[in-house]
Amino acid sequence: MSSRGAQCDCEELYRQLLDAMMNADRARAAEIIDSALSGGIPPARVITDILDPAIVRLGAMWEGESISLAQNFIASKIAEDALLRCLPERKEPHGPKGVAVIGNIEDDFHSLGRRTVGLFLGTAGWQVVDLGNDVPAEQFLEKALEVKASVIGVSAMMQTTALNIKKLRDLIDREGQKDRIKLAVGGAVFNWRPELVAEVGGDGTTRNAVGADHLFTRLQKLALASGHVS
Ligand code: B12
Repeated sequence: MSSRGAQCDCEELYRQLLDAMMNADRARAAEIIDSALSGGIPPARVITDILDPAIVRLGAMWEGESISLAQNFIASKIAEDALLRCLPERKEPHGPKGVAVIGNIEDDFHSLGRRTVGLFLGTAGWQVVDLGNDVPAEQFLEKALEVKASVIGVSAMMQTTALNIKKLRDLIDREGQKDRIKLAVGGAVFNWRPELVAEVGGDGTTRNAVGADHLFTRLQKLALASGHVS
């Protein structure tokens, strides 16, 4: 056993999963994920080393037009199933670390990245309020105020939808909540174009879900330090 859990032939498992996803074989995909988990590979590693690479590879095949949008769509549904199978039991022995509101911004339906972020935050001890896809700015702010969250995490996968985050930035500022509520942004488009973080008014980002706990903790500290948190 390594410190990261059981030995993982992740490359081989990734290939098998990719094959199952391309062949729309939901049962086989579930079997591969379940056997990896029951073999002692930590859920976070199943996601980052087996599932994520398979999704990204499928995306590249779609972009290269060797698979259709329909095939990619079905494969994405299978990926969602697989992701849900990786959900570990939540442990919050001392109460939650904080409350985080997350969602995909208006017009964006790329749920996999957001769900992964929610999963990692939940595992790290955050109480996660997931608003789902296509969330308007007003709903984000309303919910954050209701549950007293000091961080909102917004996911956007496309250039066009990322720009909708500006509406949330403007709303937070207009309502005088700039110090009390911090805005984490993320999604593949921010990895390709890091300058977009500032352009949409984000307070911070991470390349992947592994860094989400650190980012949200840092932003929550900033909000608390402002002295405006109730
Ligand atoms: C899967 C996929 C889909 C699936 C989504 C299924 C689902 N339930 O999520 C389906 C088939 C539905 C889809 C639809 C579309 N898609 Co699409 N899709 C993808 C694809 C291949 C992979 C995205 C993904 O799931 N990645 C895996 C996850 C785990 O990674 P991730 O999303 O990057 O998330 C990680 C990090 O970014 C980060 N993160 C994510 N969110 C957040 C939030 C915070 C706060 C933080 C801190 C971090 C963070 O952590 C995550 C986990 O590690 C990408 C290509 C790509 N390479 O990204 C295109 C892509 C995003 N899609 C694209 C397009 C164009 C579309 C469609 C318009 C296609 C169409 N013609 O209909 C529609 C639009 C739907 C919509 N309005 O949202 C384009 C966008 C182009 C652009 N530059 O804007 C891309 C880039 C493909 C391309 N090159 O053309 N898509």
